[in-house]
Amino acid sequence: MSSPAGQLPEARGARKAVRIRHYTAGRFHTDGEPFPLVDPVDGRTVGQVPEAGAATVDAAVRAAREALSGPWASYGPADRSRVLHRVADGIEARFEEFVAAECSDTGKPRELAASVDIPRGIANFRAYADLSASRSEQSWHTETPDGRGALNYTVHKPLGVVAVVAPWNLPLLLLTWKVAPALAMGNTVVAKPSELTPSTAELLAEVMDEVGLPAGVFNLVHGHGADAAGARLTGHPGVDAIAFTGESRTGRAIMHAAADQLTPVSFELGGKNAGIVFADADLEKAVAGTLRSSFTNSGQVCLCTERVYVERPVFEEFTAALAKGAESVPYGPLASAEHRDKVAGYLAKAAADGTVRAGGDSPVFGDARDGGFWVRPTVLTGLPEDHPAVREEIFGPVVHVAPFDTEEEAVALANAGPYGLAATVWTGDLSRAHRVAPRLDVGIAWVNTWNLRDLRTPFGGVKASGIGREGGHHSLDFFSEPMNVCVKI
Ligand code: NAD
Ligand code: 6OD
Repeated sequence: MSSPAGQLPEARGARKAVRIRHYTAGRFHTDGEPFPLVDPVDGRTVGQVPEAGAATVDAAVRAAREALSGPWASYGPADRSRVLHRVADGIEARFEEFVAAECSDTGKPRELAASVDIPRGIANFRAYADLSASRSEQSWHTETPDGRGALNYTVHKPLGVVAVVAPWNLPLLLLTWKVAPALAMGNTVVAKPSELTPSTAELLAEVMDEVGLPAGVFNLVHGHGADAAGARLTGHPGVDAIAFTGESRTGRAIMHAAADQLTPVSFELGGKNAGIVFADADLEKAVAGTLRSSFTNSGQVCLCTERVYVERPVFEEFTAALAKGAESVPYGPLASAEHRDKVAGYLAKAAADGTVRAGGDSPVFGDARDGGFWVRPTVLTGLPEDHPAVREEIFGPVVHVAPFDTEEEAVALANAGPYGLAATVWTGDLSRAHRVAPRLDVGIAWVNTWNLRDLRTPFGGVKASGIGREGGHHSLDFFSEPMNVCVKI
């Protein structure tokens, strides 16, 4: 029996009435039509979220524009670094509140929010605080390409008003992953979290307020995406850059809107990530690693493995162990009823056309969780490569396993399809690892591990998985405009 780890709200501690507010020009308010906020563990409404109308989005963008020439303009890199560290301190001081809010919005197990989501929110601020400060010290160097009497130097200017639009799967982690470097480079921000998961963003706005960030530097608006707050924000003429994480389809819509103003975009989009398991791999580690890479956060991580290709001699042994492991892996509910229905649709098609080796349905608890959005960790085999469950992003606890015979075939299978975010390679042969990894059409290839992150490394996808790179200097580059000053001596 698998272990559903999303506890009943009562077991997580008292469920507080959730209060979600916009934060614009340093003021909290709830302008706009409210819509319900639902706990995915049991499907109950726990609060109301105000939908930002055109006037609220406009006020937020105007506040962000005005703040660019306010006190924020006199903050140097070291001042910004100090304030970002204070934001990190502020999250740390309210750690348990952040964990509870993330669990209530997403239904994820407490252990996950407390070990990944919230610590990474803190780490994002600390990493960019340190990196931007050290970069500003290094950038005293000059470039004098002609060597004949001209002094050239580079000034890194903020882009201006940055719109940050984030998804629901890792709400604080992915919002701060963009907000921190944007602020570190001196921009102002209007952030919009997912309509499903606004609570940690609300707490973040409180922290920004508490640490005394000048009014208008960080603004928060809530609401839906298409034809709503998200589209109003990304299509707003006062926005100078858009940093977006979400579905590839949404990225296309945002890019259309951005085209009118030639607004620069940084996109982290969907994935259909492959794992390759060679017969020379440590099979126990490959199974444990794949259980983690396929089922962490109930498969709702853009980096999750949804297709595994296993060298034929160990295919059956690997698949049996994976299916057995899936029966006991801890899991939480999916984000919404709509998402659960989408995943269930793929499972119905897969069950009709292939073999379900584990899971494949929703658990029955006999308690309030039966009102939630649960799907058991699922292992599939026997589907053709062009099957929707093998080709399309499911973004749930579902993995398909298929055999391969040659290294060449494994690379071709992994590279097929429209996405190119991440891949994992499991092998005991170091030469093979170095040979195969660079041939994969992805932004990130992990060898004998998964989701091992150093925040300075380039992060992003190729093909339909994204545009641009985040992480370390890549983010600082996106969120700034390098300007050349040339002085004739
Ligand atoms: P989504 O695209 O539906 O929504 C993401 C955000 O965009 C939300 O805040 C939403 O309100 C907003 N939005 C939706 N339509 C919009 C529009 N037309 N204009 C402006 N804003 C709009 O994505 P989701 O369902 O919240 O998240 C899951 C998806 O995100 C998956 O595809 C997953 O792979 C992807 N994702 C990618 C990464 C990455 O780093 N590559 C990370 C996390 C999630
Ligand atoms: O680890 C990160 O920096 C990152 N951006 C993770 C994204 C996960 C997607 O769901």
